[in-house]
Order: sequence, then structure tokens, then C-alpha cells
Amino acid sequence: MQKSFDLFFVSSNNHKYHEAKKILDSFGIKLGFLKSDLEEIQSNSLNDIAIKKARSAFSKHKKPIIIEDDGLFISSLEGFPGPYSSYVFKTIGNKGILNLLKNNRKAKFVSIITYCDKTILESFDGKLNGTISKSQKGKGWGYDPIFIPKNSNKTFAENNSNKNELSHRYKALKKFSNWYLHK
Ligand code: ITT
Repeated sequence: MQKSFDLFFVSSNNHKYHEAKKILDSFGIKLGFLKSDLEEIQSNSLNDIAIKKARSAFSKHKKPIIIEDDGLFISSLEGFPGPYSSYVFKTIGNKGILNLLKNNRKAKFVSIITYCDKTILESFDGKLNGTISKSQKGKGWGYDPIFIPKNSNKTFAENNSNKNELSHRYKALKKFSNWYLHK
């Protein structure tokens, strides 16, 4: 069964996997899922966190894998929660973020996808600019109810019909696919 996959997404987050799978399907790459809680180092750099996560995922599973590390960077908060996005979502959540914001609501989502196998370790990034809404809108996971991508007036939770064609995840996975299919 597992033989039909090209590589595996190692993560504790089902939502990230489902979006990544759809995106890689569109590039003809079959992505399996290894649900796993990976130890995350404390660092100000998504890149460093992603590299450590990828190394530990490969040494645990011994198969070609990708991992993803994301951050929501809010301009008026000097980039907070950034590399701490997962922890901040679990603690103060969207409500807590909204309470911290005043007029400047600029933000960006960043994704780092890191591939690791026996001999290769390679990272790819994707960024999506947007704004933080004034209240939570729509039903969606993570920060989707408060993130409005640029050129839209709806949060990702209100309208996710084209999320997988423009998201930070899509942009990083597109770069990854170009590399992976030609390596
Ligand atoms: P891993 O096991 O893969 O690390 P995680 O959920 O801890 O899963 P991250 O460390 O990358 O993943 O955390 C980033 C957080 O940012 C994540 O938990 C979500 O709350 C949020 N996030 C990332 N991408 C998102 C998206 O497309 N839409 C909404 N929220 C997102």
C-alpha cells in the first residue's frame, strides 16, 4: 500500500497534509502521510526549525519525506507570532491575536518545505501577503478565520475555493515540485 506513494508528509497536522496532498497531486506527485509529533526546536528562524524537523523525521521513518514549518508574521507586532505560530494559536488563539491589533493589520504567511532523504536535504519557501480581519469570519482551521489574502476581501475561512492555488503552502510546494521532478 505504502509503495504507491512517492514520498511522505510528516506532521501532526491533518489540515496541512490534506492541502499539501491536493497541491502535489496537481503536479503528479503522490504524497503519503506519516502522522507524527516532531520535536520542534526554539529558534527565530523558520528555516532552522524546518531543517531540524526534517532531519528528525527522516531518522525516525527512514523514507523520503517532506516536512513543513509555517509562520504568520504580523507587521505591527514586529513579525510575531512568526516561528511561534503553532504555540500562539494553541494558547491565545485568534481572539488573542485580534486583541493585540489596532490600525495596521498587514501580515504574511510563510511556509518552508524541507525535503530529506538519505543523501539530500533541500528547503523551499513560499510567502503570501495579506491582512488580519477585524473579527473572526467563517469556519476554517488555524489562522484561516482571520487571514485575508491580498486582492480579496474575504478570509481564507470564508472563501477557500482558490486557497490551494495561491497560498504560502502552494508557492513553496510549487518550487519543491519543480526541483523534485527534475532532480
Ligand atoms: P507540524 O506537526 O507539521 O509541525 P503544526 O501545526 O505545529 O504541525 P507549524 O509548526 O508549521 O505546524 O505551525 C504553524 C501554525 O500556523 C499551525 O499550527 C496553524 O495554526 C498555522 N497555519 C499554518 N498554515 C496555515 C494555513 O494555511 N491556514 C491557517 N493556519 C495556518
